[in-house]
Amino acid sequence: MKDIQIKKLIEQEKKRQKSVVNLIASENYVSKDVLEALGSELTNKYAEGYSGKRYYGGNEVVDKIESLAIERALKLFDLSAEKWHVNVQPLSGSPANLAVYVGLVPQGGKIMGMSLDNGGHLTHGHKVSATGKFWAQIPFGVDMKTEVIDYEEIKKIALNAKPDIIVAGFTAYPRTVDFKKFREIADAVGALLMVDMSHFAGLVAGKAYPSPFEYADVVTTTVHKTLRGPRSAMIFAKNDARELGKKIDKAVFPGLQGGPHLNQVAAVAVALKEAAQPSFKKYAKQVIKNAQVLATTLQKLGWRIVSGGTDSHLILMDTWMQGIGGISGKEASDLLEKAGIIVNKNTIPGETRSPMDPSGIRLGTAAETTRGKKEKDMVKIAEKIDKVLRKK
Ligand code: DSN
Repeated sequence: MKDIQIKKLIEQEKKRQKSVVNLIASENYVSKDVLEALGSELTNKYAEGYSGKRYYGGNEVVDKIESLAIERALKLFDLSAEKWHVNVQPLSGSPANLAVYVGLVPQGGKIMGMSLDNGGHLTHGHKVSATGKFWAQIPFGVDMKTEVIDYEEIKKIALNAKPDIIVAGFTAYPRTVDFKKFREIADAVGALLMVDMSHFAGLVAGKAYPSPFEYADVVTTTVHKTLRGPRSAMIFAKNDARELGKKIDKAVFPGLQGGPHLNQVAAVAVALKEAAQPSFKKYAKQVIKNAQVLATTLQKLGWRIVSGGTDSHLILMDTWMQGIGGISGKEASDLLEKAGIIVNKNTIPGETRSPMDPSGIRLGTAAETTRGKKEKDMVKIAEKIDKVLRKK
């Protein structure tokens, strides 16, 4: 690279990534092949539209790439092209979720989603997101005692508010989700059921976490978290008379985006093939085992883990512990970063502090498991976290 400034900065970031313990639950390390696809000449090509229906010439190669990505997405999640439609063009998770609402929820309609402080995402209808400005959020949370989803309570809220769409999915909820129950609730109120599986897509692909496809109308996902692909997203829609896929395609392009980033689409295809290998199943199981060992070791060391543990790649740790000898999420995250452990501060259910300095931190094991870390390493990481946070 001739641009020495950027070259140096990339080298610095590479060094930083190598030198830290990365517990950011939404990050991972992609393969060289994914990087190669991202850095390829495909970035030069404009291809507004979809395979076979483009507004530019010269698409014979990129049409094949987009079709292959779609084929691999279906195969990875055991779906058929007859029953499911896939859009691989969303640039990332937020635009993917927005496209679903633009395509399927009437203007001013109601999105029922998990509130941010209980583990949901901004694009599940939070007021600071476009999804909460153009539609109304009907929030639901977790049971404050158990800190897990209370389906009866969600049903009550849904019956009362009559949402147009219910979003099951999260960014900071450590447990499995009962998608069948969500389906029943959606049916009871005539709502669409969307599952945002961004965080656990890789665990579903690795058969280590329940699959939402039997129950959802629409599934959105990023590709770069547990699925270990490039920054990107996909939308799956059930094929039936409602033509959900067609409406979503129109919302993605021309509704919200211009030309797809074909280098990114190619990198998605590469990652999907990698995730279909038998070794990925082992990886997904190890991610969860590692998270469980990390959680139980922290508990043994006296820390409170939200909901008492985890069924996934992520852990929500209550560092504040109502101020009893604990420290705030921001201080915890800053101290850990100084010690080479990267986490993010996070609100916990029933948050009493501010989002900028909340009561907890979120830990995830997808990235470190990619680097080959096992249970014994998790014990050491937990002990180091404990030492740093107790300022020993
Ligand atoms: N930033 C992602 C996460 O960390 O969960 C969600 O957008």
